[in-house]
Amino acid sequence: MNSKYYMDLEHKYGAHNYHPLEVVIAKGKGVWVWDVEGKKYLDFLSAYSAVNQGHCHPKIINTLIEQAQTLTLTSRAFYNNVLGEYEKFVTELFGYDKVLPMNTGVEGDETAVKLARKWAYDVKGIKKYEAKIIVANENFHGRTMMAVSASTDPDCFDGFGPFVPGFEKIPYNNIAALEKALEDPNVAAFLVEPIQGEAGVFVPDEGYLKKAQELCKAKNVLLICDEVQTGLARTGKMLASDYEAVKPDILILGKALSGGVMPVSAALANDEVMLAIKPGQHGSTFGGNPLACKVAIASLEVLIEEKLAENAFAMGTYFRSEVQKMVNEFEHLTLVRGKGLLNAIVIKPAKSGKTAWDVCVALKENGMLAKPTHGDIIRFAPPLVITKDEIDLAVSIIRKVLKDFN
Ligand code: IF1
Repeated sequence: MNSKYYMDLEHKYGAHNYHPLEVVIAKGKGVWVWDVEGKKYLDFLSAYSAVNQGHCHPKIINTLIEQAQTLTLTSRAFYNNVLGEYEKFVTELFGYDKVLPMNTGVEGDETAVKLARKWAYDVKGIKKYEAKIIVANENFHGRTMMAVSASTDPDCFDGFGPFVPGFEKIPYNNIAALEKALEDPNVAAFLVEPIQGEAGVFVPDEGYLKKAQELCKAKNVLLICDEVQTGLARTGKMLASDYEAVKPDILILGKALSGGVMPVSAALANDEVMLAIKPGQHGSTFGGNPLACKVAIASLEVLIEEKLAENAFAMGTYFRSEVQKMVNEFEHLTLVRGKGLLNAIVIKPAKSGKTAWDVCVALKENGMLAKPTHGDIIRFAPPLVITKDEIDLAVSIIRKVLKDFN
C-alpha cells in the first residue's frame, strides 16, 4: 500500500475538514517521522506542539503500556488510585490549590470559561446572566461553539451561528483597549494566549501580560491564560507566562500534557475559583482517567528530567539567529519571529504565484515537515528534544528551498 492509497481512503471516507500536506506518516521517533514508503522527515510541527517530548518517548510509552494493562477508565462515579497522585503532582508543580482534568485543549478552555462565569455569579456577585469574558482578536481557543463564538476568524465562525453570547473582543497586545473593556463591571475574566499561536506566532510586547494582570487584579477580574500551545516548555520556559512572572488565576494546559499520546488537558486554579463548581456541575467521562493521569505525570517528568525548557530556549535562540541570516539574504523571506521553539516565518509570494504552501511542499520533498497558516506564514515548532545538529540540518533544508523559491 502506497501513500496514494491512504490519502484516497481518507479523502473518500473522511469529512473534508482538513487540507493536509501530501505525506502519509507511518512511524515516529524523537524529532523524526517516516512515511509509508520509508522516507524520513524532520518533524517541524510536532502535532501542533503536542509532541514536545518527541515522538513515542520510551518513558511515556512504557508508562502507557503498563497502566493500560492494569486499569484505563473508571469514570468519576468512583475514585481511582491514580487521579489523586496526579492531582497532587500537577498542582504542586504549577503552584495551584486544585486541578480540573479534561481531555482536549478546547475542553480546558470551556472549563475555564464555565469556572469564571460561576465564580462571577457566586463569588464576585455579578447579576445572572450578565457576566462577560474579554478575549483578544485573532485568538484561537479551539473548535467548540464557545471557542467559535469567541473567535474573530471567519474560517472559524462563519456559518456556525447562532453564537454563545458574553464575549467581548478587543485588539491583542493593546493595554489601552483592555483598560477600557475592564471599565464594564460585568467582566468576569480576560482569556488570553501569552503568544498567539494560530494568529501566526504573534509575540506581544514585553510587559503586556504583566500589565494585563495588574489591570485585571485591580478590577477583581480573573486572568485566564490559555497555555495549551505555549505551555509545557515550548517557548523556552515551563510556561510562557513565566517570562513575565505572571501566575494566571486560571491556567489551561493541553497538548503536550500527554506527550502527544492521548488527549489530556487541565484547568488549574486556586480554591476561591475552583470550588465555585460543585459536584454534578461539570465533568467528562474520560477526564481524570487513570491512563491519562499516569501518562501526564510521565510527560511532565520528561520535560523536567530532560531540561526541555532549557533546550527549547537555547535551540530556539540559535534557530532564529540562523534564519535571521536568511531573512537578510532572500527577498521572499520577510521575517522570523517567536520564542523558544515556537517560531514562524513570513513568505512573500513569488511572481510565479508560488506561496508558503509551495515552500512547505518543497520542504517536505527535502525531508522536513511544516505547515503554512494564513497563506503566508509557516510555523516551525519541532519536538523540544531536537539537537544542534538537527537544527543545522533543518536550516540547510530551509536555505536550499528558499534559494530555489521564485
Ligand atoms: C486543529 C492552530 C496550533 C490552541 C490553543 C486551545 C486549542 C488550541 C491556544 C484547542 C489548538 C490547534 C488545533 C489544531 C490546529 C491548532 C493550532 F493552527 F490552530 F493554531 F496548535 F497551532 N488553545 N490548536 O492552539 O486544543 O481542542 O485542539 O486539543 O487542527 O484545529 P484542542
